[in-house]
Amino acid sequence: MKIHDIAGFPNPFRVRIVLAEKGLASQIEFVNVDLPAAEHKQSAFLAKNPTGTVPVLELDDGTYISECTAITEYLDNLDGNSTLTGKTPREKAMIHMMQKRAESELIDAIGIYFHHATPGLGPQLQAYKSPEWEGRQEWGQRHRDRAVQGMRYFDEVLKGRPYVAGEQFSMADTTVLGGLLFAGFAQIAVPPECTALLEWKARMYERPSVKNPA
Ligand code: GTS
Repeated sequence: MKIHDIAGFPNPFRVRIVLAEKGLASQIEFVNVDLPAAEHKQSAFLAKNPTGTVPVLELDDGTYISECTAITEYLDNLDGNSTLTGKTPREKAMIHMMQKRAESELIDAIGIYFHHATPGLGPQLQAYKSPEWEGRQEWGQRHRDRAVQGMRYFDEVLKGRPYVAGEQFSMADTTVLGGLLFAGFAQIAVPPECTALLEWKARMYERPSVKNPA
């Protein structure tokens, strides 16, 4: 199997945590995609993932799987022991619900802010981010505010349980972790009063898969 991504970046981080959790790192060949050079917007990469984003998992039979959730589902089910995506219908539903909230209210909102209201990854990629649209700054700032609200939401959630979707570490935690990594890139601070979220983050970084992702 191959993963097309760029090490240390937020969405790739989500999948690299999964690889470490599942003990699969040694079975993966990593192929670097040069995001600042907009390699992911060129036809060779778009043939693998038409949405032009990383990570992408390439199976040995030539199948390409994009979206961290889909990649995580695949990797988590390879050994017949789905520790990250739930076992019971209730667990599966909770994990999906919470991870979707983490995408829309945190990591994706930060991505919109970062790529539209800041210089993002530089001029080569900015050319693909609607540079002529005069409303992009305001649109970006609104998504920054949305992300801060998302942090406040997850702080409330984590006041009541040890992990984002319940009693166990799951895919939902990996999505919030990716979101907070992206927040650091984009210089969006977690409000200091969000102590449950900050304590959860510190606890997560004691976890081997988060401290040393694949
Ligand atoms: N929903 C997608 C997923 O789950 O895989 C999001 C993927 C995504 O946005 N990846 C970013 C990307 O490719 C990488 S990172 O910002 O998280 O590091 N961005 C490129 C771009 O041009 O927006």
